[in-house]
Amino acid sequence: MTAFDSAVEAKTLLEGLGVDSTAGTWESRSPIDGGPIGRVDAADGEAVAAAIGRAHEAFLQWRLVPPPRRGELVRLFGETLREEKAALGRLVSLEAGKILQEGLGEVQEMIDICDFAVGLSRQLYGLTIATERPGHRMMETWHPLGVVGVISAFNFPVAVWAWNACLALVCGDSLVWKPSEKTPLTAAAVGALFRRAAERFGDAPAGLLEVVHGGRETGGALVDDPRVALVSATGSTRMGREVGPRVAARFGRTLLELGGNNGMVVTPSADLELAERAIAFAAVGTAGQRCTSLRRLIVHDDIKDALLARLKRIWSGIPVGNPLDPGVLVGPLIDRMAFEAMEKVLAEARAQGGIVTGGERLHAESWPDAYYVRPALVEMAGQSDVVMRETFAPILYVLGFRELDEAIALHNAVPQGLASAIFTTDLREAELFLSAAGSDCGIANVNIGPSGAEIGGAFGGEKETGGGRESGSDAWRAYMRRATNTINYGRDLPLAQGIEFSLPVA
Ligand code: UN1
Repeated sequence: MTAFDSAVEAKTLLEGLGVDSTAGTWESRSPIDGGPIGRVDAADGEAVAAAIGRAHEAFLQWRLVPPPRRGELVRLFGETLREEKAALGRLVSLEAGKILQEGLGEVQEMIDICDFAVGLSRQLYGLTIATERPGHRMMETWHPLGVVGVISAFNFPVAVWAWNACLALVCGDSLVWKPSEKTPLTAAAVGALFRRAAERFGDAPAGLLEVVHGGRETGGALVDDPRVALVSATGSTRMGREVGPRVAARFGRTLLELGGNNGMVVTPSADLELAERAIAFAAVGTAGQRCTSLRRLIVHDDIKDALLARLKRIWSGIPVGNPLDPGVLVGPLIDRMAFEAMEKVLAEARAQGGIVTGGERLHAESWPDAYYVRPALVEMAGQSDVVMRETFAPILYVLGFRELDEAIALHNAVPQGLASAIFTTDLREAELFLSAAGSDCGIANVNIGPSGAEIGGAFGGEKETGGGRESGSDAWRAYMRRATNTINYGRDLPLAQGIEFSLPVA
């Protein structure tokens, strides 16, 4: 391993991005070497309430700004991201541990959603609706919603926030962001870049973006505040189970992006060379810490042994190491807890009959405080309890099948419903997988893996994944409120449903 000091790297990057990370109550550590890389101030309940107050004041002004002008702020933000893509991408790698290519990709994803949102700022369409009454017109208008609370996860510390933020901003909302406590510095850097864009814009209200750092208490203060109209939360199903009912109790809105347990079906007609590359990227990319990571490979019995042999070869040679080094494809797990969870689950898998290849800790001598692992392949006889759960680590379970219906049933039998894929060159199999009788996920792909979605489509999933949709398509509607308007331009007052209601003549 080459010598590396995350603190030195962080200092240069953060100074360049305009972040003061030298003081504060909350410390961030790099998963690359486990060392401290900077500090931020944590917000207690009172500080969160004050931030929401400022964001609400900002909302009252921002909602009056014409949407294309709001789009101009997002355009300028996209420009600052383009200028700082290299630095921010590196900081993402440093703080989240993903390889540099993926860190840069994440910033590109922010830039892409900026572009999308700028276009959207002129397309916040409502319908005109046929009315049953003469001399009337009916339409719907979309209005800004209010303060949007964003709770984001460590694994996509900036892109998922940007999906929410860019849409919310053109929709006329303000934002309070509670980033993952494991990645506060990337959030602080994005806050600084947003301020840079706001200065260029000129008259953006202060408080349009508030960043509040901290753990559960900080998030909880955001969740329970009635001034937060929408809480968009990304994280575990356990977190969503808590956030959902608490926001619902005050009739707030939620947008939940929770656990995935994503599967891929490989049929005998599949292009296996394509499939193995897709499987590797989806299963070991981001060290298996994407909500879209491939976790279950469902392979036809006739090709299972051949495919497994190829995967074992790839898995044993995959370069695991410092994610900033060129050529490395798998960086560290986020922390010790993630490593312990992986070990525990592998032991459970063995106890449930699984045959495990890989999964051992690497580089412990060079970096005792960092947690690198060889990705694991686990052959399972059936979809036992451990396979039904999402483990945020590079573990790929491999299961067999004989009939496609059986594969689809296995695929859909888990409680999560985010992303899915089929590898086949048979049109009938592909279409069946995408049909009403096929994959029950929010994302279903053919001949590409379940991860790595682009921003143009709606992103999200069913069942325990939480049902939210973010990013492209018409996901913007979640960030606005709909008003139905009926206008009478006639001289009579005809009532709907033909109701007669004539007042007695006075
Ligand atoms: C996540 O892991 O929370 O589709 C988001 C993907 C990325 C986003 C993942 N574009 O894998």
